[in-house]
Amino acid sequence: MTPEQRYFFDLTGYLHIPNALTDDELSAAQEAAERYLNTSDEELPPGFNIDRERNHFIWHFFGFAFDKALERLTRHPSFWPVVLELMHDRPRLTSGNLMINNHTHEFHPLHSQREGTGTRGPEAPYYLTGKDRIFCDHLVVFVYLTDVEPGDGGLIVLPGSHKSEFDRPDEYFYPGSRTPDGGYSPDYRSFDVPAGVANITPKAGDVAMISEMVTHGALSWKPEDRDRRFLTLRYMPQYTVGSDWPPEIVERLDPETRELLAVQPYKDIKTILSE
Ligand SMILES: O=C(O)CCC(=O)C(=O)O
Ligand SMILES: [Fe+2]
Repeated sequence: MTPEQRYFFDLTGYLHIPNALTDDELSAAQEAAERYLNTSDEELPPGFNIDRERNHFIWHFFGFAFDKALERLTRHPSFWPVVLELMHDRPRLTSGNLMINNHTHEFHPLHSQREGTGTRGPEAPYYLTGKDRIFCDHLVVFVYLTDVEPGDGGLIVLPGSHKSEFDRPDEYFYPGSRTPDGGYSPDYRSFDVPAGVANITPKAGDVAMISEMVTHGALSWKPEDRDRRFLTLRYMPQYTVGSDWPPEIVERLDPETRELLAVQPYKDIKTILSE
């Protein structure tokens, strides 16, 4: 992680790395994603499934494992040093889904792991700094496979909110985007970027990253002739409790990726760190 990246991430809670992938890496990843999208449910390899009914995306579960061109991205050199720094050299991949967002989907209201009840006690997620580095127990990496142009919609963040000390007044941004009981308002649409909000507009081959503690969401997607495609990779420390991966998914993976998925004690340093 460069001093510039560390400064920006600490200040804002997010990072945008332009041109993270080479042209070859990008076209191989795009082609693999396209293949997953075009595979019918009956033809999907065991362990994979697609949820087309969700409010905000078409979810292609375990997309990272669908093809080696996507699996390779889990330790991509453009952002791997950031993963290692934030995970205190004890990384674990906890999910890796391929997401498609199109104009039929809902606005994705602002949320974060820091917001809501019960997330500021000892069970809270953490964002800490010390020893000239950042420690954060939940990093979300978005590898973009399609272009987002300013005005299209897509990822929004409240820069700095990973460290905010006050609760966000409910209707401060995007009033009406949630129902009174905190649910999502199904007919709400917005392309607005009010003061205090940043709309991240990566190009295909860029990487964006957020701490799950930074308040974020997604604007409605405007273009009807293009969608927004990205691989979402979530990293947590290897010593936190993990959920089980389906064996059919794990057995497809390279040994190095299996190690990345593994829950291990704090004292262990994974061999993938010495490559
Ligand atoms: O649509 C987006 O870019 C945001 C997705 C999101 O909130 C998440 O993956 O946690
Ligand atoms: Fe989120």
